[in-house]
Amino acid sequence: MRRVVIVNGPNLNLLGTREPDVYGRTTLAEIEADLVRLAEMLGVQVSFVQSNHEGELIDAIHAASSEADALVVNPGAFTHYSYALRDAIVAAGIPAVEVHLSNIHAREDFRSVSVTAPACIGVITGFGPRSYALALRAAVEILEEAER
Ligand code: CA2
Repeated sequence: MRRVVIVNGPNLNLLGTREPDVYGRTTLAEIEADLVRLAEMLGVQVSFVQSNHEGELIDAIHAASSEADALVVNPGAFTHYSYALRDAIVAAGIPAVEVHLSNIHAREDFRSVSVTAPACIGVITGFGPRSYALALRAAVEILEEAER
């Protein structure tokens, strides 16, 4: 069975508890539970990593390179400046889909730059919790296409 690792960066553990106007009321645990259900429907296995620490995220992405077939990554604010995370995604050598809850192009100027996006197949941004479901579907379609 295909395996997809879903990686969430700094502060995303706070989802649903603060700043509901920006990030909504859905918790990360609820998003993950929905993704487990979607993964069952799509016939893939999902696992989850969330860390507030850049190095831990990098280690998780390195591990995914041998343990998984694709990545879905919300790098949080690291999106905007972590060349280390970008290098880790490239080094992983598996397809990655970048995901954001908010539309990073409709907020402060600094958020519209993603240094990690060039390491990914594409970016899904602005659909709230649904962004993750769209990203998982995209990752699975990419894997299916590659096998045809
Ligand atoms: O929209 C996204 O998914 C972001 O990756 C979220 C990051 C932000 O820095 C990016 O620019 C866009 C921040 C996640 C912070 O999440 C919080 C959730 C609740 C309360 C406070 C922060």
